[in-house]
Amino acid sequence: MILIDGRQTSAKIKEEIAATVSQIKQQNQRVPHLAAVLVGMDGASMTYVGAKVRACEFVGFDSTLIELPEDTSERELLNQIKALNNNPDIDGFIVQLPLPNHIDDQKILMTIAPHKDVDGFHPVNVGRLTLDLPTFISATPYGIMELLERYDIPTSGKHVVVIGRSHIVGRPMSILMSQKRKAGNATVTIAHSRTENLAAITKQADIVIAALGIPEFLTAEMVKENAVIIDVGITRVPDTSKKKGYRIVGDVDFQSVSKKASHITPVPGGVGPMTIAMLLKNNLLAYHRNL
Ligand code: L34
Repeated sequence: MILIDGRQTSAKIKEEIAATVSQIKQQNQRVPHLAAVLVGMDGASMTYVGAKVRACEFVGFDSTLIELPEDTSERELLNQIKALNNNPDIDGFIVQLPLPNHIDDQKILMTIAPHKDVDGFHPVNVGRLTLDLPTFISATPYGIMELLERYDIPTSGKHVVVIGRSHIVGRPMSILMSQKRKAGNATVTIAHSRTENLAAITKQADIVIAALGIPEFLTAEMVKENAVIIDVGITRVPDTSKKKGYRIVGDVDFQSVSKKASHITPVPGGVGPMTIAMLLKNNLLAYHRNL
């Protein structure tokens, strides 16, 4: 069994980006600048956004973190976004999800200027992805593609089963892997909460991408020998034996599944750190105004 090390791979990608930034500095050009908007105090969101800011520092990007209170109105948030759209110093920005219930996510995401939408969530960018046009590929699917490529995992002609149809992971993942591209050309099945006989389907998969958000959902009985397992889940489960009071659990029962898998991503240390590295990559793309 080969452990797919997202921490190490993301570190390598960040080194590559840092090298580009030092060239930019040597030419006395301004460095790329990423902004993040965080509404409220959700613990996981604070961790992820904090990691994004630190990653910017590591590669030499400028970063701006805009922290807004939980009771921020939709209008106030829309005004912040418009200001970021119009600020020429900011190359790209994200609005960390989930947002409080009184704010309409879709309305917010549609207000972000597509050329600054480094999360790739705007309908224009999702459309471009679907049509295989240059775009910002959402960081989590982008990170998974990068792991498959860098670990030389064959995908062409293989059966990929994606579990989960979210706009952020499952849906774009299923589109990307069916496309004519590196880490593509796969035969893709997208399974979800209404799928019947799921285990019979996952058992046929050469690659399983578990992105449904149920801790330890995928068990050894559900996968075939030597399958490649990508675990996108990241749930905080209360655990009094831990200092933080919780542990992080993926959608895969790592203990049993890792015995059968040819390759598997751990949680933590798998897909999560890749999400951060690929966000930086997208922001570099925005900086170069390649889109
Ligand atoms: N707008 N919202 C927007 N863009 C995103 O790309 C995200 N996502 C998801 C949640 N909301 C978002 C993230 O940033 C999930 N996500 C994310 C990012 C990083 C990590 C996990 C999820 C990560 O670094 N995970 C570490 C463990 C971190 C911990 O200690 O909790 C890992 O090793 O998996």
